[in-house]
Amino acid sequence: MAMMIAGAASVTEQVCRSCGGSHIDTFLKLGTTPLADRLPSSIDDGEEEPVFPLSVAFCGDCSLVQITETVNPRILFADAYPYYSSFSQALLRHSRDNARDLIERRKLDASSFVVELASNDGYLLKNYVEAGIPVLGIDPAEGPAAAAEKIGVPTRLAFFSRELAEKLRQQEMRADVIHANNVLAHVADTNGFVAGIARLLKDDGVAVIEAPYVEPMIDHCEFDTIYHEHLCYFSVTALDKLFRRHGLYLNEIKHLSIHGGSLRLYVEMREHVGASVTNQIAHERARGIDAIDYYLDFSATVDKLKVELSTLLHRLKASGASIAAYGAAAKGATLINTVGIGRDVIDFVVDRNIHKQGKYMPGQKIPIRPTEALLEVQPDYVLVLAWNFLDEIMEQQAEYRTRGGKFIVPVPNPRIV
Ligand code: DWN
Ligand code: ZN
Repeated sequence: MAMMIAGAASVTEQVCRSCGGSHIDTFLKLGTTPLADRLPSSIDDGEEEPVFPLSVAFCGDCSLVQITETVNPRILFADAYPYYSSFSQALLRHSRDNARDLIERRKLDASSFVVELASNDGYLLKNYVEAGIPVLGIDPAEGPAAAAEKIGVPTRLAFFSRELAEKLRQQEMRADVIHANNVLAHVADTNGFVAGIARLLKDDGVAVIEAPYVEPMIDHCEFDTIYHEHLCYFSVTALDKLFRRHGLYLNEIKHLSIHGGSLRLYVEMREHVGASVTNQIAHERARGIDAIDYYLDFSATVDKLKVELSTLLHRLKASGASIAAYGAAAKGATLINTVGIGRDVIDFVVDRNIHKQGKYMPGQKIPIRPTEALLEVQPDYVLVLAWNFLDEIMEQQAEYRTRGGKFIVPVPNPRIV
């Protein structure tokens, strides 16, 4: 990891974030884009939005897929970070089931200790609190951390690191379970983060980590999940090498449909690697996911999708249709800013997250409104930027559809449903 000069907004990596190797081949360039979760508060505040290069590369030594620019984590996650996990019922159900499964599997009780890295608004740890199991959340984002404390989830306002793990260990804190959902791909110091997990975990503890999987990202052209918060796009091959470097073992994986296709990783101090891992690594070798060739067509596939979507939207606009969008999602920011979808096409974006309402999408500055606006305005079409929650959104917006409204789903191929 390149040194982040104090006060620098970003650095361009010269070597691999995981293995430090210098065989880094860029296979996708998305230009420069604004920060996906930095929502302007007004259209004409005259403030220039910072933009950063967004390019994706493959490491020839450890096969890690990664972006080449590291934006200062303070800029990305501390200041006014607007993401609150609890605005998705599907995510809450998913998290509750995960917690209950682990309480069962690890026989957790009042003598146990569960830590979550990037615990956000307490969406997951609250399930352990309800079961009388001691927890600690760690999250650098003030708003979500305060929301967690409010519902009785003790949360430390901090970035997790090797140093913080040492401090907690000195305070006799070691975890039976460490959760880390949608954060391993987000950290500027990937090795320091994993080393910290190794220091904080009990010898017989388990780290249960969720992260998007690179295979569905490439196969389903989920290029909009590429933005500056997502530094790494993991394969099991790359993850296995990363954990072993810190005396940890990826012993089991589960495939999840959430967020366009994710992995749940079970990581321990003792090595007993199961078939779910060895089979997946063999699968990746067979498909060439551990080699650059697998990625070389991705740029052309992305360009094709961008043209198809832009053509569809402009054809509908030309026919006099009105179009809004659903989900002021970070992935939505990548989509609208790399395809060039502005206020001339999308009248407004709706989102249930009250911390996003009244603000604007990065770059294109499309206004964000409450979801009620869909029935108030009844636009002809709604582009689903949060396509990873399509089923939940379709169900929720049944009335809008009954009145004739139609949804446009952009990924893996633009279609009207
Ligand atoms: O990795 C990350 C993933 C886990 O979440 C973070 N870096 C940031 C964030 O990415 P995202 O913003 O693309 O994620 P979501 O969860 O797909 O965002 C969905 C958006 O849609 C949120 O703003 C909430 C909103 N929403 C809504 O308004 N009504 C979501 C659902 C399910 C709904 O019913
Ligand atoms: Zn590498």
